[in-house]
Amino acid sequence: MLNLVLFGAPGAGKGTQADFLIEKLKLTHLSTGDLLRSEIAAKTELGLEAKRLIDKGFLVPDSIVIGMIKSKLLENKDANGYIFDGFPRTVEQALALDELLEENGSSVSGMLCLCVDKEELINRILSRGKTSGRADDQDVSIIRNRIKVYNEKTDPLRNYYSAQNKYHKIDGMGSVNEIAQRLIDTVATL
Ligand code: B4P
Repeated sequence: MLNLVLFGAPGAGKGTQADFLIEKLKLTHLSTGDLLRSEIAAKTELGLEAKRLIDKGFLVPDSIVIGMIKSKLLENKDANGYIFDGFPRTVEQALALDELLEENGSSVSGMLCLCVDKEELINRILSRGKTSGRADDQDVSIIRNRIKVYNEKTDPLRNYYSAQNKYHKIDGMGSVNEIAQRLIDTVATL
């Protein structure tokens, strides 16, 4: 079973490349960002709490996102494998993912980290903000906060996966197709 963690700073291209990888590899896509945005759109209690945090560039509590991933794994038990997009984002989430996969006799096959320059991240997000309608995409100070939170809470996961020999650094600069090819070349080595 192929289980990929697609990793990177906000705007690094996770969602963009996940769309390509699910098509190419026939994996099930689990994006915590998308799951949270559908809760927000449905105006659920969870969605309202998540929106308050997301709009300011903060992470949603671990218990919420871990619960969402757990129920999606149960719903998609027959999948060939999964692409975890934007999850895990903290060490606690990474530990929970390992446990959840282990319960199914499975594990993370590799963590693919898209590396992109900070100014490019900001430009990509601002450009998406012109059409996405996302409050967290439109304000430079919120985007900078997202990157700060990433550096503090999420970036340490590179060490977590390195220690398991599962960390793969991918150059995330260039065209979408060039980056997709780098990802496919790396997945072929797993
Ligand atoms: P996400 O939905 O994961 O948001 P993201 O990091 O902005 O998305 P992504 O990285 O996928 O965007 P992409 O680069 O593809 O999370 C949103 C928020 O939800 C988080 O800030 C957090 O508050 C919360 N959240 C989500 N998961 C959580 C978790 N596990 N724990 C706690 N909180 C969580 O796209 C960016 C733009 O770049 C697009 O417009 C795209 O078209 C463009 N782009 C992509 N590749 C490009 C390229 N090569 N060249 C030029 N442009 C490119």
